[in-house]
Amino acid sequence: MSNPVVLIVMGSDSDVPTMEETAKVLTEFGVPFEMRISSAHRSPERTGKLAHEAAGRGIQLIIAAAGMAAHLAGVVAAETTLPVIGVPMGGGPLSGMDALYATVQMPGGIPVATMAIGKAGAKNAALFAVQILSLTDSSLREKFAAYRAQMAVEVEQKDQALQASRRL
Ligand code: RP5
Repeated sequence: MSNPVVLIVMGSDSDVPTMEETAKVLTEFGVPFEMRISSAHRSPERTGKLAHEAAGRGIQLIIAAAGMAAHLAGVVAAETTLPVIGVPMGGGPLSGMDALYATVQMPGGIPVATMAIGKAGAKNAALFAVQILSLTDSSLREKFAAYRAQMAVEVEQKDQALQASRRL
């Protein structure tokens, strides 16, 4: 695989199953990425270093996923000037609402582009990353347009299948 341009960082290995959605979409689009586990709370120095050194290794944007008191995306954003996309993890006693608020409610000055809670957010993080990278990559832009067109076709096919089943 060529050098990663997207860094996916997660607070725990318990986030990996959800973030496989991100990996799946980036793979589909041929975007090289790496997945790392590093916690804002349990390994703060390592997390800071990972974020701080990312741009120097050719990373163009960072996707940060964490649950509960989810400081990871904000901490990562504070340590880099790269765009940071945050994915709040579901689960826990508050079903991801804690992570959503912690990720989205960044004070003015350090933005985190926050996606939906859980798998939908993980998928959209990859698509949003593709959209950002498409600004300077026309072949990726064409793939993204084809992806959107295919989605529309699938909706129509599902509707046709529904209509056919209701005529039986
Ligand atoms: C966060 O705490 C992680 O991102 C994870 O979503 C959550 C729970 O972590 P584990 O206790 O499963 O390691 O830091």
